[in-house]
Amino acid sequence: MTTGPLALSFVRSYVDIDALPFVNAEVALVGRSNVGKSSLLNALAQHKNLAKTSKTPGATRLMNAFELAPENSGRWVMDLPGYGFAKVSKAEQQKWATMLSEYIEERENLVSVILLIDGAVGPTSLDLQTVEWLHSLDRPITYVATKADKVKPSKSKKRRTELTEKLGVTKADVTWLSAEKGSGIPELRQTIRNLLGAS
Ligand SMILES: Nc1nc2c(ncn2[C@@H]2O[C@H](COP(=O)(O)OP(=O)(O)OP(=O)(O)O)[C@@H](O)[C@H]2O)c(=O)[nH]1
Ligand SMILES: [Mg+2]
Repeated sequence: MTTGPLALSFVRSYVDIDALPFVNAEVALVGRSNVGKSSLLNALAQHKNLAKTSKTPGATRLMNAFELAPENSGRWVMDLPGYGFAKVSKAEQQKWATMLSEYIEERENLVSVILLIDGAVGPTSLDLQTVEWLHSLDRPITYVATKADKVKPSKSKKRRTELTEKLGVTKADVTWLSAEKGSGIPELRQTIRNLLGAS
């Protein structure tokens, strides 16, 4: 297993799906605002400030593209704006929702959506709607439960069972991780390398 950091570097930010070039393979981090997408990208790369993170939801406002090092070039990881953040204007929310749905519906080289669910909160109804929508589009999903460090060890087993039951998957389908503590990160790096066909 190759568990070392993903050698990712920032390509650029996009607002318009039509501006995205065709690449060999791509995965995208998708999930509720504040679930930990940008923190996860930084943990995968073992780089503190590659993607902007914030305590306040709405940190990521554009589609940010990151590419693996030259020997694996043409393989991208996308950090996307989150959904379900009520504290931005309706117009702004609508703009992000349109951006996200166009991206998911149209991006040809998207091999899997990495769907992040807050492990301490469990899937929200919006998360479950997203799962349904991804299924309806036949988009493969890689399930990740974030912020595992916030779940008390005594509650961990129950939480894991609840989360998989609500998602309608098995325990083996979900990678539990903590971007803060580093648990689960090596496993997800390997999964992403496999999905992208990278060494
Ligand atoms: N305890 C804990 N906190 C985390 C973890 N991952 C992220 N956070 C915190 O959660 C908050 C949101 O993290 P981000 O990575 O910015 O979340 P995001 O999903 O990119 O949010 P948007 O860009 O708004 O969609 C920050 O305060 C992070 O420090 C984790 O594994 N454990
Ligand atoms: Mg973000």
